[in-house]
Amino acid sequence: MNQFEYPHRRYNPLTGEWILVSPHRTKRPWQGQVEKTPPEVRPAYDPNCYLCPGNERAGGVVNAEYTDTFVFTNDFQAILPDSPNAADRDDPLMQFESVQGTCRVLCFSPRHDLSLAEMDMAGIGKVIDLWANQMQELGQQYRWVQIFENKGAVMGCSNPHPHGQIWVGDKLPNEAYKEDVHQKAYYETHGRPLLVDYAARESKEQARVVVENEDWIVVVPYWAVWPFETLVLPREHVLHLPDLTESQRTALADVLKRLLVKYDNLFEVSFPYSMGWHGAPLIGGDANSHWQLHAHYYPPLLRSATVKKFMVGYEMLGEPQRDITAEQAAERLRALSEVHYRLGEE
Ligand code: H2U
Ligand code: ZN
Repeated sequence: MNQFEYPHRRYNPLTGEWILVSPHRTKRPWQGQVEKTPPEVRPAYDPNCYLCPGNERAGGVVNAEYTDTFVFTNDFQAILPDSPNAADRDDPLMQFESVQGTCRVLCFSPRHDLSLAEMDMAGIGKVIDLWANQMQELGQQYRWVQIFENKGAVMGCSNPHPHGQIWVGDKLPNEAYKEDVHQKAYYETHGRPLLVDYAARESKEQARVVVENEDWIVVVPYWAVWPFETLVLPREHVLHLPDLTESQRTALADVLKRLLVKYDNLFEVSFPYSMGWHGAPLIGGDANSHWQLHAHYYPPLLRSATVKKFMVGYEMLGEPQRDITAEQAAERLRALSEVHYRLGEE
């Protein structure tokens, strides 16, 4: 008997949450179309784009004539540096605390028509350096630096120009808090960082590996919720992005490029996702050894370029559920070419 062929639950040791896996449901009939979307053609420069070099943004500031990456303070920050420092309120029903921070927008390339999947290794390397430098700068002052990328209209991304964001604050947001608590508990029990042990285990088992090289391993995690969710892990113990060596950065560009090309090739569409980096807060020093740097990729697509997974019903009220197993998803991603599908179209 293969217990993975029947409904079961899997535990996410990073967050302490369970997920429901229903593999038998992949056999149910599917009547939906699996049509290809027409290829999207974008110009290298769009005079109406608020992220292209030299263009004016909302509010009137003009972007630099940048040639690789470009950072600016978000014109509509969700967290402000100068909010009043009001006293915490411990009211058991209506707690309150103030928060201070800042938000930035990161342009990955001056080219309006590219995405990370279609950028070259040097270009991806510049983005990795930018992430690390921003973390280094902002992490001195703020407890949590959330670097992320929201890609594709289905993810609510407002602009196809390749870009990411950073939201920074002096409080740990929920996801960071859960991961902090669970990594700490594992470290106290086992004496090793949870995700260092996990990377070694996945490397040995291979069933959930999508791409890997000497420094990095990318897996569909055992506890994945989103159909093609992945976790990007260093093999060594690394606390935060600025600690990555030159060779670890080059190796990271390699696994990201291969992962993102596979993602685009899956449904032959520029693959939407939300991704982001989690690592130890810079503030706190040795007390953060339980942390391991990692990136999460959360893509919403399920069966085709247009069929997305909805997190509704049981998932909102009970717990998240998936049909195809993490092992099946990894196998599909592994089988895909590492040459971008658009290169064949020209
Ligand atoms: P998305 O990554 O979800 O598309 O969001 C883009 C961000 O860019 C969004 O947070 C900011 C928005 O506030 N923005 C500016 O800072 N200036 C502009 O001129 C438009 C958008
Ligand atoms: Zn643009």
